Amino acid sequence: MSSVEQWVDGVAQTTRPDRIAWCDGSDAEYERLVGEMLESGTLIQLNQQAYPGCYLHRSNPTDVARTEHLTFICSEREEDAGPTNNWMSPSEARERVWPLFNGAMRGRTMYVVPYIMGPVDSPYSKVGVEVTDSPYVVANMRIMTRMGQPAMERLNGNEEWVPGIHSVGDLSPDRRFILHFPADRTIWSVGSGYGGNALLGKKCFALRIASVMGRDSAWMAEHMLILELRAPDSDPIYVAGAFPSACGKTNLAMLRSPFEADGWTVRTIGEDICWLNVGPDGRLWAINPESGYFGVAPGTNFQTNPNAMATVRANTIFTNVAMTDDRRVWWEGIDGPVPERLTDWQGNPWTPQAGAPAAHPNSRFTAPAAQNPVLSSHWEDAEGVPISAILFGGRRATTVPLVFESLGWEHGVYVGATMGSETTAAATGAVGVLRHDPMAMLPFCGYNMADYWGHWLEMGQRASHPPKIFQVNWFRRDEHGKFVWPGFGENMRVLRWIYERVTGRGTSAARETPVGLVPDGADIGADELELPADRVRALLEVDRDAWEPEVEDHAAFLAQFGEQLPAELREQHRALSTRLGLTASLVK
Ligand code: GTP
Ligand code: SPV
Ligand code: MN
Repeated sequence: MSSVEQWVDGVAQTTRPDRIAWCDGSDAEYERLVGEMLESGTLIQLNQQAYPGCYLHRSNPTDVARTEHLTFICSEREEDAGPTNNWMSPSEARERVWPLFNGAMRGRTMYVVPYIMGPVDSPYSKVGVEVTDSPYVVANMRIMTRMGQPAMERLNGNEEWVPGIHSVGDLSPDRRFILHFPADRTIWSVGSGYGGNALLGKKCFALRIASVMGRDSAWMAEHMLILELRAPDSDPIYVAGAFPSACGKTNLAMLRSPFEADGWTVRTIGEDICWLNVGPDGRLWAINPESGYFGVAPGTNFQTNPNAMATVRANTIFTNVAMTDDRRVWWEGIDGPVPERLTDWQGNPWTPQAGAPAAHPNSRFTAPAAQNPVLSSHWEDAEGVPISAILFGGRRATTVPLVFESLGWEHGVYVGATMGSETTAAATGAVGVLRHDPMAMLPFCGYNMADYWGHWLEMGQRASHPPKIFQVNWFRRDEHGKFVWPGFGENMRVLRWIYERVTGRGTSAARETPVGLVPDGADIGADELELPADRVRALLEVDRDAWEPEVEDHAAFLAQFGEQLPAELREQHRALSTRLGLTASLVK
């Protein structure tokens, strides 16, 4: 017996499924699964003329987003999980959580899902095996990963692989746990069937476990989009961008440029996760470990993201969106007038008077990357693509300008480490609350965040040509609560400035401020966009009165890491305070 077979056998002895099905990833298997799910009501057929091969899934209403308070890092020592992670000792996990798997799959099929994260032939790809009792998870994994046969072939070659055990259990939030064991690179997930809780290749493996693997083997696993940025008559550059959940990665990665005709365009490599390795040329090379998009539906329309609208027109699984009488999908912010009647995300009749959204705010589409009309021809390159710029972006109503360039790698790491963002519906809990979300990895870093920053600093040393680091903020609001910047396609203007900063081409200016280098109004198209002077000021100003409490807040956040905090970040805090004319409040 192979090691996978032995492990599957062992899991089945605990979970007691009626049947075990090994998934090969074929079309026939997918069609069979879909047929079974249509029969059981797990999937609802959408209008096949308008949406061929598309289905709707309604999840349990208590299971609609990642549950961060039920997500744990199970290292032997609590300090290895660090102050920003929930921690559970492996022995407590065995006593408290393992029993939930006991007989959990009785009456169900246990699917064995072998999958590859990364292009099939990439030296940077990694293999995982998820066992799950959810056919919905299998169908999503088939879109999101290279699943089945190609993964089996790599497993036969005795490659190291990451085991993940998933059961929907009884879907009760009281018996829901998402556990990660960094030492043995293992994942247990029980009690949820949703997205990042249940598709174990995604956040559990490709970020939490992979971040630990990367620390140990000199690479990085990041919550980043990857895009190809083309300028007229020259080679493209590649940009990676870390934005917290539901803060604009998918939209930026699929951006439709207003300057398409002039040769300024964006092509997608990835839209959620990025693995970075140091190439022989000393640059950081990025692969997208995924093969599909698990994207936010609300707000997506032909204006904001026409390429996403084209991507989801076929072979897509929609989760928790609303449905029209003629079985088309609907969500808040989609094109056209609001229909008089809909079926809401829970299957109930809905009218515009309902007083609640028809689609869940975290409703999603799962679509194959291959259907993206602006997919880069390099998206599956085995060596990845070389990254010239890294963006850190959050949702900040105030203080943080539209864009600034950091003063170098160490300052850039400080900018990422201290970034904040308002919470969104992608995780359960209050929405719109400002919190620290370092590198957009707060919910996804598999070890102590201070050591993770140390790893970033070290990677900057290893790479002789590290990318330039920028901070962006599309979400600045005016006194009426409206967004000051048009965003979406117009973000191309910011990318163009970044291109010129990175390549040294063009005529763009950069003004020095205490926080970093900021463009002129002209460089972000203030005239063409007819932005009034006070709006341009709001977008590009660095207000010392606003930054003083901001920098004090950095200090309070960093202080909780104590002695673990890298000295370089202390020094960056001191230097920033000095540039702002303040006394550094982060002592030692
Ligand atoms: P995850 O999949 O959760 O990691 O999210 P993401 O980072 O890929 O975010 P996504 O691109 O799906 O955007 C989330 C929400 O932000 C959507 O409702 C978008 O319409 C909205 N959004 C994205 N880009 C912009 C922008 O430039 N301006 C504004 N105002 N909203 C944006
Ligand atoms: C996120 O929350 O960052 C997502 C969606 O990309 S999930 O797969 O549910 O994590
Ligand atoms: Mn994400």
